Amino acid sequence: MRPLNIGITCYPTVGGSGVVATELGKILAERGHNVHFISSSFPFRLDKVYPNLYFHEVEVNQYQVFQYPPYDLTLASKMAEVVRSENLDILHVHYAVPHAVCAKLAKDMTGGNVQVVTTLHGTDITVLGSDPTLKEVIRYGIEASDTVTAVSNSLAGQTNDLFHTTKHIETIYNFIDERVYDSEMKENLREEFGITGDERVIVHMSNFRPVKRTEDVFKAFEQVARHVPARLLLIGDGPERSSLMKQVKAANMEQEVLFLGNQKRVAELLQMADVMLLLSEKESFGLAALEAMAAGVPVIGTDIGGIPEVIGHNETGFIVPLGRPDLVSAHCVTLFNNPLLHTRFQQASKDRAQRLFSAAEIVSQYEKMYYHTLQRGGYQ
Ligand code: GMT
Repeated sequence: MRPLNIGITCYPTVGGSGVVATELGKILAERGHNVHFISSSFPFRLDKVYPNLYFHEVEVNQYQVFQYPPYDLTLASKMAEVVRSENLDILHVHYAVPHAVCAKLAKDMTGGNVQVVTTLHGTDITVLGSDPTLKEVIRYGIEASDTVTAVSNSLAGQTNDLFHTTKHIETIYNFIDERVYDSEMKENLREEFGITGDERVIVHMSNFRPVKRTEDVFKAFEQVARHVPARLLLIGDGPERSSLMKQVKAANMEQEVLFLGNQKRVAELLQMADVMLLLSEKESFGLAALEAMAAGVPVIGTDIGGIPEVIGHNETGFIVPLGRPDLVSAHCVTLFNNPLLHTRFQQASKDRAQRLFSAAEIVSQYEKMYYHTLQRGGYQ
């Protein structure tokens, strides 16, 4: 199979879709494809240099007449420029809004040869898909894409239902780069964070938006801390962080709760944890849960969206109904009081992450999908 010229567009800032797109681009470059990121700034997880990986910045025109600078048009225009200059085979966009429509526009502007692949990640469907001001344009973007993928079966199904579309949506799960998790844990990291030997560490990692239900995370933690000495590590930042800080202060638990903010080396931090909580009310996949499992951390998650496709209930963690922090804390205490079960879940978490969600396997699925897409379009 010949190496491909692939354009990738994503939100470059902290967030699951940007992380997945960036990790995918890195591994595609390692496999010999020419990868061109087309985005408003340098993707934050792009931390390595590759001779065949390039960045094309989308610079939005700030002309005074524009009350709303036209990011979408500038992106489409930049995509078209890169399609032509780099002879792109594929434009792969992550997150439907506005990327899918921009890619379709770029395709039309350049003679229609480039194939558009759209990967749906979550709130582009589950939140924005219910917004009447965007629904039609999202549906158009999906139907006009040559191939559409979703990060879980749950999201694929929800998309078909919500948009009443019969467009085939292929599930390609998110993945972890197993090499990152093979490295040794930094010794004494827990000590450096002031965590004592007998303390249990619960971690939550997200963008602290209301859908993540961080108040349930804290409620569950409070209940656990009544039974065992424990610390709560909070990784990430977002709109709910300040109200959570107030909650923590009101409960007089500032010593026990560590707000770490946005972090790059999450694999290292996760290795300090005994359990992760992901108690969202919307979650198409839950990349944070997979990252924890890869680090050998059992996850307790809600029975929402794609979470049950990631966590093996009673095997690598527990699935609980939404809004039941009491059950969550009971499961934590069960694990903490039962070292054999905890060790079994830790090993099973690593095994499941490796078996079902390894980069080696999932990136091959993406490659296969690209070649099929080109074949269907008559270009291979
Ligand atoms: O919707 C978000 O919270 C952000 C979004 C993103 O683009 O970063 O996350 C979604 O995509 C991730 C990567 O595929 C998934 O792991 C998350 O589950 C999904 N978030 C939601 O569905 C809430």
